[in-house]
Amino acid sequence: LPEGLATYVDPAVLRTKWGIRDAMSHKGSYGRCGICVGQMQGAAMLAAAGAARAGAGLVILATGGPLSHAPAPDYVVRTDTCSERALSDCTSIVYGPGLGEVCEELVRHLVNAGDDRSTSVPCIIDADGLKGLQRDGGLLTLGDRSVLTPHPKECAALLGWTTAEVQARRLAAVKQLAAQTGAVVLLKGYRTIIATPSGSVRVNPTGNASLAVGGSGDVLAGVIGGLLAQGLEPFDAASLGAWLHGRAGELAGAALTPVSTTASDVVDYISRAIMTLF
Ligand code: NPW
Ligand code: AMP
Ligand code: MG
Repeated sequence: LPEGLATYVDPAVLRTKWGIRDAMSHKGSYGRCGICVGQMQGAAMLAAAGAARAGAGLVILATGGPLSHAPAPDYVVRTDTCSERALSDCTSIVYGPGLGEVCEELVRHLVNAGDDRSTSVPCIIDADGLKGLQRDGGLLTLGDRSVLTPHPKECAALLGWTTAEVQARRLAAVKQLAAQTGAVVLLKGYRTIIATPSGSVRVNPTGNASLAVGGSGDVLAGVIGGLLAQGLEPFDAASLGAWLHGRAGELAGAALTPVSTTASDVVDYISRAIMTLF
C-alpha cells in the first residue's frame, strides 16, 4: 500500500456506521433500491439479490417489458416504459448491469439529479451504464452521490487508456476517473481501489479469485445499491460493499472451492460475510 496515499477499507470503522437495526424500525427505514432491468435480465436479478442481502428495505425491478423468467417473490416489479417514473420514489438506483442499450434520457436524468443534493438520488452506474457517460470525446460530470464501478477494461474505455495501462497504474487511473467525473469511483480487480473526486483513496483487502466469474460484478453493484438505499455516504457504501462482497467470495470459495463458486453462491454468502463484520 503506497504510504500516505491510501488506507485499507477498515471494517472497524464501517461497522460503527451500519448494520444495527433499531427495534422500532420498519422496511421504510431501510430505503428502496431501484434496479434497471435491460437485455440480460440475469444480471439485474443478481444485482437485486445483492441489494436485498445487503439490507435494502425494498428492491424494485424497473423493466420496460415482460421479464423472461420469474423473479424471486421478494422484489416489486414495475413495468413502465419510462423507468424514470418507475424509479421516482427510490432512495438509490442501480443502472447498468446487463443493460445492453443505454437510455440517453435516463442517463441525463441520473446525471442531472446528481447535480443537486436536495433532489438527487444516489445512483450506482456499472457495466453497460458506464458507456452512457461518454459524450463528444469527453465524459459527463456527475454529482458526488454517484458511484461508478468499472472493471479495468471499462475504466480504460472511459479514460481513453489501454487496459494494460490501467492495470500498471491502478491508483492513478481510479483517481483520475473520480476527478474527471466528480463521482466516487471503484476500480475492480485484485485489491479493488475506491477513490473520491477530492482524492481520498481506500484499498479493499478482501476478495480472491473465487470472484472471477460472470455475474460477480453485478452482485457487487446490487450490494452497493442496497447500502446507498439505506443512506450510507457513497464512499462508505462503495467501501463496505467491496469489503462484504470480497469476504462473501472468500467464504463461498472456502466452502465450495474457488473453481465452482458462482455469482449466486456469492449472494448466498453475503449474510455470513455480514456476520464476520461484527
Ligand atoms: P480481456 O479478456 O482481458 O481482454 P466486457 P462483461 C476485462 C453483463 N453480464 N482485470 C477482460 O478483458 C454485464 O452486467 C451479464 C483485467 C474481460 O474479458 C454487462 O452488462 C450476466 N481485465 C455485460 O454482461 C453475467 C479485466 O473485461 C472483459 C478484469 C458485459 O459485461 C455476466 C470483459 O468485459 C455479465 O456480468 C480484471 N479484473 N475484469 C448475466 N447473467 O446476465 C474484466 N476485465 O466485455 O465489458 O463484458 O464484463 O462480461
Ligand atoms: P465484473 O468483471 O464486473 O463481473 O466484476 C468482477 C468482480 O469480481 C469485481 O468485484 C472484482 O473485483 C472481483 N474479482 C474478480 N477477480 C478477482 C480476483 N482475482 N481477486 C479479487 N477480486 C476479484
Ligand atoms: Mg460487470
